[in-house]
Amino acid sequence: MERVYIGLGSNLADPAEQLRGAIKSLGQLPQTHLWEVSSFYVSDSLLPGQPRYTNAVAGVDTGLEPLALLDALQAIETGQGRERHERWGPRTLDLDILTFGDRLIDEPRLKVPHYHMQARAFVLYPLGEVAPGLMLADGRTLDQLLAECAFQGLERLPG
Ligand code: J1B
Repeated sequence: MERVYIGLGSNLADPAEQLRGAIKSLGQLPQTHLWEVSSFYVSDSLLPGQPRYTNAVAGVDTGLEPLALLDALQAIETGQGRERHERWGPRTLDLDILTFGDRLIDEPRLKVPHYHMQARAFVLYPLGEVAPGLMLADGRTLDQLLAECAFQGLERLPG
């Protein structure tokens, strides 16, 4: 089993409900145990003119290989109506593999640690809730990334 952190994001069709649906699906993945989910956080889109996003991070232990997990996550996205045609358009559900045990993965379909996780408050702050003290496979620590990352107007939802 490997410990994997997954970033969740949505800015369409009741985002919090989209995240709850995705969390339920994560809990039903084969060979996978969902053991923690962060609070939900709301923030402006990095791209102007889009609705605000709701984001969270989930921690799972999985026996799936990385590409098998990616396939499963993409199936969850598609099942929840993710429209893939507009690359940076608003989205009902994004699922990103942030880290996968201590593996460094550089394949066409999968880069881990996630190439955009640094400097994104909506990834780093929820990750800090579920994985305090995390060390990335490339030697960086979550604490270092957090120290360099402003809160960026992130709003933590109650409950
Ligand atoms: C492709 N990929 O990326 S979508 C996929 N590495 O087909 C994969 N580690 O093959 C490939 N995990 C490569 N996919 O949330 C990975 N995501 C990997 C997953 N503002 C991988 N406030 C393309 N909050 C894939 N989000 C990668 N503004 C990119 C979705 C899944 C995230 C857009 C706030 C947000 C976005 C923007 C508009 C920048 C945001 C937020 C896309 N997030």
